[in-house]
Amino acid sequence: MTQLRRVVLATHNQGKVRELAEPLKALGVEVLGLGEFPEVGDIIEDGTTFADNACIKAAAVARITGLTSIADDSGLEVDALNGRPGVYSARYSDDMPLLEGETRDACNIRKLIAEMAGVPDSGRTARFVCTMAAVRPGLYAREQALIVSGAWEGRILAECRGTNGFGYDPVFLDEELGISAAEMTREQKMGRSHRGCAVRALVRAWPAWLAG
Ligand code: ITT
Repeated sequence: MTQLRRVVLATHNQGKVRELAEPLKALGVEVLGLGEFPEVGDIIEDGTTFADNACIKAAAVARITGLTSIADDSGLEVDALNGRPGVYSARYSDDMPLLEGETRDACNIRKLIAEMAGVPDSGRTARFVCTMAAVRPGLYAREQALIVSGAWEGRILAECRGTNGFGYDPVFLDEELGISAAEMTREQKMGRSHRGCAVRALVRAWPAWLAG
């Protein structure tokens, strides 16, 4: 059991780290970031589903560190784009050169706004989805992982609103609150988001999974 007290959060995305650090405290374990494991390089995410990629990331980090690992694979599904960018959300604009000083997140948003130009309000529906997987060292079969998911319905804005969060947050409108994900506090976003929903499911299922 000793090794289960330290858990590695398998992500290089600092936006995810900021959102997950606090809720994962409820697991009663010490959550470590990948910064403490420089030997973990880039992991090739070649799965075709969020669950595949979450398991690939968590298993790779569990193998290298010898510790239980939790990974998140997430993305944005836009109905007018037949579900794109989906599992390719982080790499959506890899076919476009960055403008001077532009981040990859900003370039992704620029491409999305351009692709959605002219789509009427009624056709701008979208959802963020998140699958989280926890994997213990040595137990790499898919059915031995703990896998949970969450989704968040919204609408794609024609221009950016707000500066909080990361990724596509400035163009994702929560219709109930009438504000974008980037106009929310971290607590507000976690209360409604795909990642908040998934992490709460993970925390609920964790004790039985560890005991199993
Ligand atoms: P890791 O694989 O290291 O975790 P990543 O950013 O590559 O980091 P993913 O492959 O899961 O992670 O890609 C998720 C992308 O989906 C992310 O880069 C954002 O572009 C988008 N995304 C996911 N959750 C989001 C959120 O809460 N707000 C805004 N964009 C989000």
